[in-house]
Amino acid sequence: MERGQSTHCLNLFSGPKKRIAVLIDPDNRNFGQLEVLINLCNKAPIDLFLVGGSILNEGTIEETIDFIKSRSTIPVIIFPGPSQQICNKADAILWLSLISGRNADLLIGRHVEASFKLKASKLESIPTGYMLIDGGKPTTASYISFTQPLPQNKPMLAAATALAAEQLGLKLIYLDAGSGAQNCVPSSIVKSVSTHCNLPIIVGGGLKTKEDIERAFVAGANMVVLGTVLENNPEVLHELI
Ligand code: 1GP
Repeated sequence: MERGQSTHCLNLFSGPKKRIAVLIDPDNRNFGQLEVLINLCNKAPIDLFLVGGSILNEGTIEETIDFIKSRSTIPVIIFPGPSQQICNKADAILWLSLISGRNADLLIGRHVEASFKLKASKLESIPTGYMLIDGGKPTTASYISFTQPLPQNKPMLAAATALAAEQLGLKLIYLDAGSGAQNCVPSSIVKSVSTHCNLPIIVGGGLKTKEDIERAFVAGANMVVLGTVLENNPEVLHELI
């Protein structure tokens, strides 16, 4: 099988196992704190690192991935911002199509622009239906993407969106309330998506407590993503999982 078509990292999302990903923002230049977090993750049941952010001001994604790779064997997957960060130092990339919005650029436009670059990178790309869900306050992702998040009280609309993604051949659904969201994705949305759509589900945005994580898993999430809560204090990892 040609590289780029492999499904090695995609397997990280399937099956009955409940998994945990830690999101690292390359714009966070506190490498001392990042090292603490990586060391804690090495001793915890963390399945992967997601690396990426909506804006890249100072950092470079390569530098952050190098830093992680030199300290951990946990797989690293790029979670690209709108600039479609591509770096073949990672193990894979979530190739996001923003299916909750109607911004053609983020549904297909950027992908067309980056298609040959992605092919040349030989990265495993994981076609992902990315859905922003209202998290109670405006997020960087919705502001930057010029899209409205899906309302919290429309579980069937979320299910229909995810089902359409499955029918179009995408491989994953990422339900995101946005980084630092006030409210995480409600159980009713996760449950509705998992009932009507067979794709593995990632849930992230605003998960702050063990209970938030458990609720997401019980509702049908295959993987949860922890970002801000660990960026604020890496030591809480023990309490969360
Ligand atoms: C954001 O889902 C991620 O895109 C993680 O969110 O930073 O709120 O954990 P938090």
